[in-house]
Amino acid sequence: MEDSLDLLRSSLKTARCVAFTGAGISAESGVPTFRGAGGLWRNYSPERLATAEAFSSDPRLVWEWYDWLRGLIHAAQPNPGHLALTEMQRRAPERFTLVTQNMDGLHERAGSQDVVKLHGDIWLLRCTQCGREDRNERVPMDPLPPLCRCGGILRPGIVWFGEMLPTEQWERALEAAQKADVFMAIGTSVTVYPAAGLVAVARESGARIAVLNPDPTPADEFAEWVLRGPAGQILPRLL
Ligand code: BV8
Ligand code: ZN
Repeated sequence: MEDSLDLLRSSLKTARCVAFTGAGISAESGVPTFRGAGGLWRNYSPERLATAEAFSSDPRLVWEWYDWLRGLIHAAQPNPGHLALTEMQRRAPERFTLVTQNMDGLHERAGSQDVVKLHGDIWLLRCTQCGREDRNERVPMDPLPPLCRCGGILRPGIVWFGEMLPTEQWERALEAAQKADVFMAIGTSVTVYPAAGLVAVARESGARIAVLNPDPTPADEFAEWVLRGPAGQILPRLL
């Protein structure tokens, strides 16, 4: 792995780079991934809980799960993988874009700026009646489900299955993928669309693909670099 790490490291010194992250980058912070062993959704099927239908039929059950998750994320710390991406951005802010599928906010807590958040933010609550959106970092929350001052039920400000991604964030991610010289897929199973499609967009626009993941992914076959290992160990070695 050493020589491909060296090659990627030297490319990153001049390349326009997109770091595209998934739940795997937060695994070493103790936030379980969605599909890996011991995955977050082992007890819950994603379709069962992370959908607008599940929420409207049983908001309290869905909120009990997210309140548990918020507690877990609140106790988590950014890990060396998050911090390495913050350092990469600090060194070359004009040619570095961080696009994340994660809603845990650990990139921002690590100091990353202007993070493109494709699937929303678990610390944002949005009213299902009046649409008002506020940050809320209380753990645990009481009562569940939380209510807006207008009386409406508040939902997590995240993108559920079957829901559109925020347009402005999607546009930013698309543009960055189209302009990238190097596109790194970090800690993602590259299975949730349309976000996962950014790898193909980057490749078709001429970017060289790097995959950082302990396990195989569908992006491996297009990758010039496949770095098999935990992001928290690999990313600091790219600095
Ligand atoms: C939409 C918030 C429609 C909720 C999330 C069939 C084919 C193609 C698409 C579909 C299909 N059927 C349905 C769809 C659409 C669906 C989809 O893609 N489903 C998948 C499951 C097939 N997509 C949607 O519904 C999207 N919306 O399509 O709208 C539409 C279209 C037009 C008009 C109106 C509507 C919305 C998708 C967003 C869903 N919300 N999260 C919540 O989480 O509660 S997605 C969820 O998965 C998380 O955001 C997560 O980030 C994301 C992707 O997963 P990963 O981040 O990759 O995490 P995962 O666990 O999968 O992988 C972790 C990886 O890390 C693994 O590879 C592991 O090996 C690795 N790893 C482990 N440890 C480490 C590590 N890597 C590095 N270091 C380590 N230490
Ligand atoms: Zn309201």
